[in-house]
Amino acid sequence: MKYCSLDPDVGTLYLYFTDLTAGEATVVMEYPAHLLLDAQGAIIGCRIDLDDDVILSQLELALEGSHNWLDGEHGHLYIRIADEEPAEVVKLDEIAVLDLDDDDLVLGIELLLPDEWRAPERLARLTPWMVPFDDEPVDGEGPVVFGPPLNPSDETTDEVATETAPEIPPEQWRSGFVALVGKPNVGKSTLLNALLGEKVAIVSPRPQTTRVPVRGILTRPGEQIIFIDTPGIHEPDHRLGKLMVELAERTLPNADVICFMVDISQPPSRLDRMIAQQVQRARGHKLLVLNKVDQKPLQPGANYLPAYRELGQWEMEIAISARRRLGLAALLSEISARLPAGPPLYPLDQITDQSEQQLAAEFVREKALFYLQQEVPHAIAVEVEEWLEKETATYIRMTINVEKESQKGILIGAGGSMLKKIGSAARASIERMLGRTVYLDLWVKVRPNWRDDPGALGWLGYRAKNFL
Ligand SMILES: Nc1nc2c(ncn2[C@@H]2O[C@H](COP(=O)(O)OP(=O)(O)OP(=O)(O)O)[C@@H](O)[C@H]2O)c(=O)[nH]1
Ligand SMILES: [Mg+2]
Repeated sequence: MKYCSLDPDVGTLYLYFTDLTAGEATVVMEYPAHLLLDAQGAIIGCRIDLDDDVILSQLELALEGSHNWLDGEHGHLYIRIADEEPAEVVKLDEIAVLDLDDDDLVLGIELLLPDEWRAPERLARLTPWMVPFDDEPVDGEGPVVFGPPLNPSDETTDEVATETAPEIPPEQWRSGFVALVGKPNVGKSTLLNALLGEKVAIVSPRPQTTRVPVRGILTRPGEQIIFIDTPGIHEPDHRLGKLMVELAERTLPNADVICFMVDISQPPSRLDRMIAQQVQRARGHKLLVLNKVDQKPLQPGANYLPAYRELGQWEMEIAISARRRLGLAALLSEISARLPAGPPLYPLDQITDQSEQQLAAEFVREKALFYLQQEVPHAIAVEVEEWLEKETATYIRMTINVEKESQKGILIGAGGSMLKKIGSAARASIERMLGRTVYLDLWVKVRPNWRDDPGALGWLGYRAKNFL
């Protein structure tokens, strides 16, 4: 931590990792936070409970402080003023805000302190780092508070806003379907989100995260690319898995371009070979997309490219890192060059085929995939039961279905702690999507064996005809 400051009016404690000038922080992310206290109850740091949306490289500045560290296993980021075990860790009711710059680097953290934590004795240990709070900074005068995220529309002057792009007649447009296919966990959904610059598909470190195809629509002047993120093709062991694989395979015949995605940090597996063969039989343009170039190869010094290349005939091979957004412009231009002529198929401002309700339910599943272990997260299906738009907030009630009583216990956790953790992380994501306050009410129900029960699958929305 480089500096901190306290806004005395609202009680926000700002922890900065860098010198800032106003407006540098353009994006925010929200996570549950805890205060770290010494034996006298003074604040000596905080713990932020991150999820998979944040990656190590984004924490470069945060981890520069020699006392700061990341507990990777639990996703806990510790910001501390000394190498000192806290005597107590207390949870803050309010979610912490991470301020990020244009490159998604975390610049600082905002904690909303309740009254009792603003007392001088609570802040005593932070004094050496404290700088005065000032929301009208003078250039070059050290750290200032983070501005609210820049709203792109605020930036546009009236002149630019009224200037519309020259209309392109529909017959001059190009449009088409681009399937992202591959085995589970290679980064298909991460790529979709990165290409769109919006989160429309959930991502997790566990395989078989995506269950049904998700469309992401990228419209640029004169072209519309409809990406289809598919479930990872695998050997299914229940009806849901079979449906996932079937839905993924059905995207192949209709795709104009197929991105066969692999993880270049590992050698090809049997599944890669099998999927490559399926892809070869399809009519679309075939691109070999080698993801995770940022990751070291499994065997030091190994180069798995020749082995992937041999899996089929590829018009082009492109190495990327979806996570670090490397190589995406090259990939897009290769795709774009292969789009057939055709009018836009979706409204020009639409970015996905999913509703806000579907995405909100997916965010809950994503947090469950992140926090829960082994089979439990895969046994989860989330249903939206109620969605009420009230004047100042949206009230959402969801049911999380699991397959067994034991899973219900794990999901709820001791004293409801796990469900709370999932709920507050999901609420933050939903609030970010909706741009308004959300009340999220989660219930848990046991629906025995739903992944193998055709009736339950249909009822939960997992039926083939919904996606054809
Ligand atoms: N190091 C690294 N990790 C990545 C990259 N792209 C994705 N990942 C990680 O790989 C894991 C799986 O990513 P997903 O996007 O969920 O993978 P997927 O192919 O959609 O997986 P399924 O939906 O299960 O088929 C996550 O932990 C991602 O953060 C990358 O470029 N580099
Ligand atoms: Mg996926």
